[in-house]
Amino acid sequence: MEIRAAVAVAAGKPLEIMTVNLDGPRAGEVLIEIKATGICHTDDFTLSGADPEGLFPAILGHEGAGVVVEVGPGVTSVKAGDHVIPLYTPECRQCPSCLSRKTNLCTAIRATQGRGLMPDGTSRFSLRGEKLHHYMGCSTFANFTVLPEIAVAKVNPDAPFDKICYIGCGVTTGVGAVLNTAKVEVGATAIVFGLGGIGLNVIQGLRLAGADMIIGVDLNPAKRGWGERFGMTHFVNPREVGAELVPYLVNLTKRGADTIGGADYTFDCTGNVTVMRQALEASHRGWGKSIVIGVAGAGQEIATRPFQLVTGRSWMGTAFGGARGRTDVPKIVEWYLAGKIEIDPMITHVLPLDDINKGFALMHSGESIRSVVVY
Ligand code: NAD
Ligand code: 022
Ligand code: ZN
Repeated sequence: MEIRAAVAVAAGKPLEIMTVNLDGPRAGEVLIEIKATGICHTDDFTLSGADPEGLFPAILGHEGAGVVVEVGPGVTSVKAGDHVIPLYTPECRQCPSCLSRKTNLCTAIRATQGRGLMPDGTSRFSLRGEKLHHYMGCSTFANFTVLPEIAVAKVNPDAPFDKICYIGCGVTTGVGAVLNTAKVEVGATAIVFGLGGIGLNVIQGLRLAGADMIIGVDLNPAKRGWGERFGMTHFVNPREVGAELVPYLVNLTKRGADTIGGADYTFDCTGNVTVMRQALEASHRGWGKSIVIGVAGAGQEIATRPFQLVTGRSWMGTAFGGARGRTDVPKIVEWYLAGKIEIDPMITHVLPLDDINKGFALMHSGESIRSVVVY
């Protein structure tokens, strides 16, 4: 069938909106009509050419929501008409990783997904006979896409597509990092570095978990208001604190009889390796947990003195907030519908597909928290 897509033709070039061909679903696959998609940093990282694993030409996008149109042979968990969110981290419930109960990083289709292909090693997208690559197993910058059954979460049909698409990456990553990875408890202290589309969701996750002190750290003073909007209790601009940021934060988190200081939990939501070190070292001696969420550029390395770990701090990382997509994403949609988490105010810009490149520009300028394309 003919579909409309924003095609990444080559590294460093704007997306080109065009009509491309999409083949129907094969065994174990589903055809989805995408109704809305967010624009996220990883799409930009790949499009820029900085991602060494980036493949071209490709249909990018990994933060979508839509409706099942048709299912291939053997598909049992969804049917035509179901509302779904695509999952860049699938959940097969059968691979050693899924069965381990220790990780959300399903390995069932990992190799082909990384090569921009469906699990059978082929692509469903083509342009004038030439293959187009899939992207992160999702390719949501198209009004129709084909996904493996294990890479779709069936969600409540009452939820609006133009909001819940954000649950496909940013919301789940931020809220999940707090609940699944850090396992924050009521009364905890926390520091969030970077108050963008991820950090603000960490803040609302901390509010949901009942944290007492939620410190936001950002170079951009305009983020103070944004953080407060979602539950931040203190704001720190590193430019106003200077070289002494870590001691400043450690002092700020001293409570009661504690003379040591440091937060129970810290989160890097910048992707900057210097910030990752600050986050670890601002966590509490003896028990502090620091969670790396930001994705650093290719070849970057993190450093600290081993003493920081020997004295009881833990350095952890998280992908997709540790969420098992088919199990956890429908729950997050319910939390949104019940008013437990907010999404609407974070979606600062809504664009038609023809203007998708404007969404990338808004991300570069720091003007947007999230831009969403509606089809
Ligand atoms: P964003 O650009 O919207 O926000 C980043 C924020 O960090 C900005 O407000 C910026 O002012 C601030 N910042 C930059 N340098 C800083 C510094 N030195 N100190 C303090 N603040 C600083 O980005 P985002 O959409 O929130 O994404 C954040 C990161 O999370 C990205 O690296 C993204 O790739 C990553 N991410 C990871 C996952 C995962 O599963 N691990 C999922 C989604 C996104
Ligand atoms: C999403 N991300 C950043 C912004 N939006 C993001 C990027 C990468 C990962 C998670 C979120 C990630 C962490 C660990 C992995 N990935 C490896 C998972 C594995 O090897 O099992 C990751 C993922 C997908 C892809 C590449 C890397 C891909 O499909 N190309 C989850
Ligand atoms: Zn993303």
